[in-house]
Amino acid sequence: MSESQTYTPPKVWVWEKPDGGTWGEHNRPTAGATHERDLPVGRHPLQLYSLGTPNGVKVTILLEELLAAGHAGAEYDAWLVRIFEGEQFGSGFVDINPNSKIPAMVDRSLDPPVPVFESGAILTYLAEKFGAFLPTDPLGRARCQSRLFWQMASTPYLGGGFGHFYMYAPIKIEYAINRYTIEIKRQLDVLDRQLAQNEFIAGDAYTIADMAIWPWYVLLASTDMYENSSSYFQIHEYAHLQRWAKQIAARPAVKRGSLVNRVFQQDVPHVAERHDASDFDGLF
Ligand SMILES: N[C@@H](CCC(=O)N[C@@H](CS)C(=O)NCC(=O)O)C(=O)O
Repeated sequence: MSESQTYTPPKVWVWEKPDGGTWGEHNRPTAGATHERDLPVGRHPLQLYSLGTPNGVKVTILLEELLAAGHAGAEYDAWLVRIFEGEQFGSGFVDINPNSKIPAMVDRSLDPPVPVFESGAILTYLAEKFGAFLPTDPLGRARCQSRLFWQMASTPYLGGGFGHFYMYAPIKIEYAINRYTIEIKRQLDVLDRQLAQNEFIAGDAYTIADMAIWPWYVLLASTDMYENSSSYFQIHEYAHLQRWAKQIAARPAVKRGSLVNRVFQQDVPHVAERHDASDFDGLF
């Protein structure tokens, strides 16, 4: 019997030491800032503090889509937050996101400036501000928001659940990996069935629900986000999901947005910080 099967939790849990695993040294059981650090502020109305993970690029994809659609007020500075170095615990970042996770944004076109955190809240805020990519009729809006909230609630099982136990945990626990594998296969089937009936995630229109879901599931589908994961999940079997993923990937704004703050894959062309449209010059 493995050690994990014989472990009995104590009556009162006490934090003793980092629990191991990749990035374990940043985990602590309290919130709040660990150090003083002001956030930089650029010249554009929208200031984004982020990293090019799926949660980060869903916002830069929307910003690039808004700019492509002619919304000049969506000009933005995308500053890098190096979460692997603990920058999400700096005082300036904690002031705008007390949950210390990227992405977070400040809309400085308003007085007082409006801070927003949680990627789904940022997508909704921007879609409402510019009247784009979020249907306004009750049925269309409900469909879009249902799928958006589904993504926010479901992908922690993919990243924090499956990805953690499959790839990053210091020990491989068959029970945990199987539990999350079943859930991720189920989620892939939810998406595939929806996309068999609809061109886009929420129906006939391309919305923020597509932008939220695409970065997570296309990474799993088209690359090995977690070692061998596309083969492990037999991703090719989800034909409708694949069709949609390629369709979204072909959009120029999606190509641009996907490269912003993507510093953790040094071999992939990227824009470490985006402050101007010309930052993409020469990349495509
Ligand atoms: N529900 C949040 C999740 C954000 C999130 O988990 N961000 C990760 C990167 S993808 C992060 O900042 N992690 C740093 C940490 O946990 O300390 C959202 O969608 O905005």
